[in-house]
Amino acid sequence: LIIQNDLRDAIDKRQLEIYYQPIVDEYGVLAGAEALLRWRHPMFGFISPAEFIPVAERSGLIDNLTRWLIKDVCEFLVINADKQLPKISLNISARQFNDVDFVERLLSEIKGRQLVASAFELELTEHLFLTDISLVKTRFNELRQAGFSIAIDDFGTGYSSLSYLQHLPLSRLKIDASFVRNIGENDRGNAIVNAIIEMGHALKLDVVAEGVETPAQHAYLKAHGCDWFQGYLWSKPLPAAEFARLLPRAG
Ligand code: G
Ligand code: G
Ligand code: MN
Ligand code: NA
Repeated sequence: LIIQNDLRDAIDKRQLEIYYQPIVDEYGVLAGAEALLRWRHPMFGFISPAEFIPVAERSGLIDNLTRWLIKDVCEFLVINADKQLPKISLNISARQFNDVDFVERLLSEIKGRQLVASAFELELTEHLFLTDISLVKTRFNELRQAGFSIAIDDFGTGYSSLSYLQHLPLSRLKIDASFVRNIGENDRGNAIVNAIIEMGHALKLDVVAEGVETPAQHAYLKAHGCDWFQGYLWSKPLPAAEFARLLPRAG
């Protein structure tokens, strides 16, 4: 309850911040970034979004928080318009996704700043598939038609059936870090990662590996055809100003 009350003020008090974690191609060249929320609580210090997003959802604060997040990411892109901007991936919870105004709000923030939907990827988790799949499909098509890319995040930890994946307009699968961590630990760990990459490619999806920490994990993923990489091996999530310094000039 303390967290809920404090979260209400956190935006106004500028305690929330968006960090950006680079996503790189097979050569280590910056190709995208995932926006990750951070909350510095004045008394409790850093509180993980894994903790406060569910609180925001239960209390309805998620609407405000989402609005702020979209606005802040759009402002980041506008401020850095003189640079080559990578695609920005936003984490969207099932609750946010199911909000009837979600797409409209997203588009109005983007268009109001002369940005385009194709500058964004939305990361959704398999939790979504527990709700009415025909609604999910309609919403996916709506987003895709507007120009957004869609990725399935934490892939392999949830409830996707292959038939869902086949019928939804997706662009990428993100292999959950827990699988990446098992690479080289045992044969099964390796086999699961191979299976995810092959399945992604069979469905014509690009595959992103998350939580890549060691050169051995990277080598294995690359040898097995993984397309994109994210993890401490290249960079931790960075404050916006620090991330902006990595961006080459445009033109
Ligand atoms: O970066 P970190 O490991 O602390 O993130 C913890 C969890 O919080 C991850 O599952 C991540 O997807 C989620 N998360 C981070 N930022 C956001 C956000 O802006 N919105 C939502 N819905 N989840 C987020
Ligand atoms: O659930 P989601 O995939 O959105 O969460 C990504 C989370 O993983 C973020 O909280 C981010 O801080 C964390 N993360 C990113 N790279 C690494 C990494 O290489 N190792 C570990 N342990 N965590 C990572
Ligand atoms: Mn994510
Ligand atoms: Na993930």
